[in-house]
Amino acid sequence: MITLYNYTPSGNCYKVRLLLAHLGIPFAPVEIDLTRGEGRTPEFRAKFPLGRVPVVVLDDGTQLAESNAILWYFAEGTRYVPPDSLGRAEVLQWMFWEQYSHEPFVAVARAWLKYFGVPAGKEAELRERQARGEQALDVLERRLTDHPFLAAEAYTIADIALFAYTHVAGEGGFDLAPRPAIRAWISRVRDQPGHVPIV
Ligand SMILES: N[C@@H](CCC(=O)N[C@@H](CS)C(=O)NCC(=O)O)C(=O)O
Repeated sequence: MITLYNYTPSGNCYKVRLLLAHLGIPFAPVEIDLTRGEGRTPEFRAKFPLGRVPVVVLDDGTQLAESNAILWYFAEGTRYVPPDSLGRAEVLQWMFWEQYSHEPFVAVARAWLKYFGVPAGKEAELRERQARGEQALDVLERRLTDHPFLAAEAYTIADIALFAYTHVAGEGGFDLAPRPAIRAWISRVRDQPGHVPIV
Protein backbone atom coordinates (compact mmCIF):
# COMPACT_ATOMS: atom_id res chain seq x y z
CA MET A 1 0.00 0.00 0.00
CA ILE A 2 1.20 3.51 -0.73
CA THR A 3 2.15 5.82 2.14
CA LEU A 4 1.11 9.47 2.23
CA TYR A 5 3.16 11.83 4.36
CA ASN A 6 0.41 14.23 5.26
CA TYR A 7 -0.48 17.29 7.33
CA THR A 8 -4.26 17.13 7.51
CA PRO A 9 -5.11 20.88 7.44
CA SER A 10 -2.85 21.40 4.39
CA GLY A 11 -4.75 21.98 1.16
CA ASN A 12 -1.82 20.57 -0.79
CA CYS A 13 -2.15 17.28 1.12
CA TYR A 14 -5.94 17.40 0.84
CA LYS A 15 -5.68 17.49 -2.97
CA VAL A 16 -4.02 14.07 -2.86
CA ARG A 17 -6.46 12.63 -0.31
CA LEU A 18 -9.41 13.87 -2.39
CA LEU A 19 -8.17 12.30 -5.63
CA LEU A 20 -7.29 9.01 -3.92
CA ALA A 21 -10.82 8.97 -2.44
CA HIS A 22 -12.36 9.50 -5.90
CA LEU A 23 -10.23 6.68 -7.28
CA GLY A 24 -10.79 4.34 -4.32
CA ILE A 25 -7.04 3.96 -3.77
CA PRO A 26 -6.20 3.12 -0.14
CA PHE A 27 -3.17 4.69 1.53
CA ALA A 28 -1.38 4.63 4.85
CA PRO A 29 -1.18 8.16 6.22
CA VAL A 30 1.77 9.39 8.26
CA GLU A 31 0.88 12.66 9.95
CA ILE A 32 3.61 15.31 9.99
CA ASP A 33 2.53 18.03 12.43
CA LEU A 34 3.92 21.18 10.86
CA THR A 35 2.83 23.34 13.80
CA ARG A 36 5.32 21.32 15.91
CA GLY A 37 8.10 21.71 13.36
CA GLU A 38 8.01 18.05 12.32
CA GLY A 39 8.59 19.07 8.69
CA ARG A 40 11.81 20.91 9.57
CA THR A 41 13.74 18.27 11.47
CA PRO A 42 17.07 17.01 10.07
CA GLU A 43 15.54 13.51 9.86
CA PHE A 44 12.61 14.70 7.75
CA ARG A 45 14.86 16.77 5.49
CA ALA A 46 17.28 13.88 5.08
CA LYS A 47 14.48 11.49 4.14
CA PHE A 48 12.61 13.95 1.88
CA PRO A 49 15.02 16.28 0.08
CA LEU A 50 12.25 18.59 -1.18
CA GLY A 51 11.41 19.22 2.48
CA ARG A 52 7.64 19.51 2.25
CA VAL A 53 4.44 17.51 2.39
CA PRO A 54 2.66 15.94 0.64
CA VAL A 55 5.00 13.12 -0.26
CA VAL A 56 3.77 9.78 -1.53
CA VAL A 57 5.94 6.69 -1.18
CA LEU A 58 5.01 4.01 -3.69
CA ASP A 59 5.17 0.27 -3.07
CA ASP A 60 8.68 0.03 -4.55
CA GLY A 61 9.95 2.85 -2.30
CA THR A 62 9.87 5.57 -4.96
CA GLN A 63 9.07 9.00 -3.52
CA LEU A 64 6.87 11.50 -5.29
CA ALA A 65 6.49 15.06 -3.98
CA GLU A 66 4.67 18.19 -5.21
CA SER A 67 0.92 17.91 -4.89
CA ASN A 68 0.09 18.58 -8.52
CA ALA A 69 2.68 16.09 -9.79
CA ILE A 70 1.15 13.50 -7.47
CA LEU A 71 -2.32 14.33 -8.83
CA TRP A 72 -1.08 13.88 -12.37
CA TYR A 73 0.58 10.54 -11.59
CA PHE A 74 -2.56 8.97 -10.12
CA ALA A 75 -5.09 10.63 -12.44
CA GLU A 76 -3.51 9.81 -15.82
CA GLY A 77 -5.71 7.41 -17.71
CA THR A 78 -8.75 8.13 -15.53
CA ARG A 79 -11.75 10.44 -16.06
CA TYR A 80 -9.93 13.15 -14.06
CA VAL A 81 -7.51 13.94 -16.92
CA PRO A 82 -8.97 14.63 -20.37
CA PRO A 83 -7.94 12.26 -23.18
CA ASP A 84 -7.15 14.98 -25.74
CA SER A 85 -3.97 17.05 -25.77
CA LEU A 86 -5.71 20.43 -25.63
CA GLY A 87 -7.81 19.36 -22.67
CA ARG A 88 -4.70 18.06 -20.91
CA ALA A 89 -2.87 21.30 -21.61
CA GLU A 90 -5.80 23.27 -20.16
CA VAL A 91 -5.63 21.18 -17.01
CA LEU A 92 -1.90 21.89 -16.73
CA GLN A 93 -2.48 25.60 -17.35
CA TRP A 94 -4.75 25.85 -14.33
CA MET A 95 -2.48 23.67 -12.18
CA PHE A 96 0.59 25.81 -12.95
CA TRP A 97 -1.47 28.93 -12.36
CA GLU A 98 -2.60 27.53 -9.01
CA GLN A 99 0.99 27.11 -7.85
CA TYR A 100 2.23 30.52 -9.01
CA SER A 101 -0.74 32.87 -8.74
CA HIS A 102 -3.17 31.39 -6.20
CA GLU A 103 -1.58 29.09 -3.59
CA PRO A 104 1.23 31.44 -2.50
CA PHE A 105 -1.38 34.03 -1.57
CA VAL A 106 -4.62 32.30 -0.58
CA ALA A 107 -2.92 29.35 1.16
CA VAL A 108 -0.21 31.32 2.94
CA ALA A 109 -2.68 33.92 4.27
CA ARG A 110 -4.81 31.04 5.60
CA ALA A 111 -1.81 29.23 7.09
CA TRP A 112 -0.62 32.34 8.93
CA LEU A 113 -4.06 33.41 10.17
CA LYS A 114 -5.41 30.01 11.18
CA TYR A 115 -2.47 27.72 12.00
CA PHE A 116 0.93 29.33 12.46
CA GLY A 117 0.35 32.95 13.37
CA VAL A 118 1.57 35.88 11.30
CA PRO A 119 5.38 35.91 11.51
CA ALA A 120 6.79 38.92 13.36
CA GLY A 121 7.20 41.90 11.06
CA LYS A 122 5.20 40.30 8.23
CA GLU A 123 1.88 42.14 8.72
CA ALA A 124 2.39 44.21 5.55
CA GLU A 125 3.36 41.06 3.64
CA LEU A 126 0.14 39.43 4.83
CA ARG A 127 -1.88 42.34 3.42
CA GLU A 128 0.02 42.14 0.13
CA ARG A 129 -0.60 38.38 -0.09
CA GLN A 130 -4.29 38.94 0.65
CA ALA A 131 -4.48 41.55 -2.13
CA ARG A 132 -2.88 39.12 -4.59
CA GLY A 133 -5.22 36.38 -3.36
CA GLU A 134 -8.22 38.61 -4.07
CA GLN A 135 -6.93 39.04 -7.64
CA ALA A 136 -6.62 35.27 -8.02
CA LEU A 137 -10.16 34.72 -6.74
CA ASP A 138 -11.40 37.32 -9.23
CA VAL A 139 -9.75 35.37 -12.04
CA LEU A 140 -11.48 32.19 -10.85
CA GLU A 141 -14.82 33.97 -10.55
CA ARG A 142 -14.58 35.21 -14.15
CA ARG A 143 -13.62 31.78 -15.49
CA LEU A 144 -16.38 29.97 -13.59
CA THR A 145 -19.06 32.45 -14.62
CA ASP A 146 -19.40 30.76 -17.99
CA HIS A 147 -17.71 27.40 -17.42
CA PRO A 148 -18.98 24.64 -15.08
CA PHE A 149 -15.43 23.49 -14.32
CA LEU A 150 -12.00 24.99 -14.91
CA ALA A 151 -10.77 22.92 -17.85
CA ALA A 152 -12.25 20.89 -20.68
CA GLU A 153 -15.83 21.51 -19.43
CA ALA A 154 -15.45 18.56 -17.04
CA TYR A 155 -14.44 17.90 -13.44
CA THR A 156 -10.68 17.25 -13.54
CA ILE A 157 -7.63 17.46 -11.31
CA ALA A 158 -7.49 21.17 -12.19
CA ASP A 159 -10.64 21.56 -10.09
CA ILE A 160 -9.17 19.43 -7.31
CA ALA A 161 -6.00 21.56 -7.30
CA LEU A 162 -7.96 24.82 -7.09
CA PHE A 163 -10.72 23.60 -4.79
CA ALA A 164 -8.29 22.67 -2.03
CA TYR A 165 -7.55 26.22 -0.89
CA THR A 166 -10.41 28.12 -2.53
CA HIS A 167 -13.18 26.48 -0.49
CA VAL A 168 -11.41 27.40 2.77
CA ALA A 169 -10.33 30.86 1.59
CA GLY A 170 -12.50 32.43 4.30
CA GLU A 171 -9.93 31.19 6.83
CA GLY A 172 -7.40 33.46 5.12
CA GLY A 173 -9.63 36.52 5.38
CA PHE A 174 -11.17 36.21 1.89
CA ASP A 175 -14.89 36.68 1.28
CA LEU A 176 -16.59 34.32 -1.16
CA ALA A 177 -20.06 35.86 -0.59
CA PRO A 178 -19.74 38.30 -3.54
CA ARG A 179 -18.42 35.49 -5.78
CA PRO A 180 -21.49 33.42 -6.77
CA ALA A 181 -19.78 31.52 -9.58
CA ILE A 182 -17.11 30.21 -7.20
CA ARG A 183 -19.75 29.26 -4.63
CA ALA A 184 -21.78 27.35 -7.25
CA TRP A 185 -18.61 25.56 -8.42
CA ILE A 186 -17.79 24.60 -4.82
CA SER A 187 -21.22 22.93 -4.64
CA ARG A 188 -20.61 21.11 -7.92
CA VAL A 189 -17.24 19.85 -6.67
CA ARG A 190 -18.80 18.65 -3.39
CA ASP A 191 -21.42 16.74 -5.42
CA GLN A 192 -18.81 14.64 -7.23
CA PRO A 193 -18.90 10.91 -6.38
CA GLY A 194 -16.44 9.96 -3.68
CA HIS A 195 -15.93 13.52 -2.45
CA VAL A 196 -14.38 13.80 1.02
CA PRO A 197 -14.04 16.95 3.13
CA ILE A 198 -10.68 18.41 4.09
CA VAL A 199 -11.03 17.24 7.71
N1 LIG B 1 4.48 23.14 -4.12
C1 LIG B 1 4.32 22.20 -3.05
C2 LIG B 1 4.12 22.99 -1.77
C3 LIG B 1 4.12 22.06 -0.57
C4 LIG B 1 4.07 22.85 0.71
O1 LIG B 1 4.24 24.08 0.76
N2 LIG B 1 3.83 22.12 1.78
C5 LIG B 1 3.75 22.74 3.06
C6 LIG B 1 2.44 22.36 3.72
S1 LIG B 1 1.08 22.95 2.78
C7 LIG B 1 4.90 22.25 3.90
O2 LIG B 1 5.25 21.08 3.88
N3 LIG B 1 5.53 23.12 4.68
C8 LIG B 1 6.57 22.72 5.54
C9 LIG B 1 7.50 23.78 5.82
O3 LIG B 1 7.45 24.81 5.13
O4 LIG B 1 8.30 23.58 6.71
C10 LIG B 1 3.13 21.28 -3.32
O5 LIG B 1 2.22 21.68 -4.06
O6 LIG B 1 3.12 20.15 -2.82
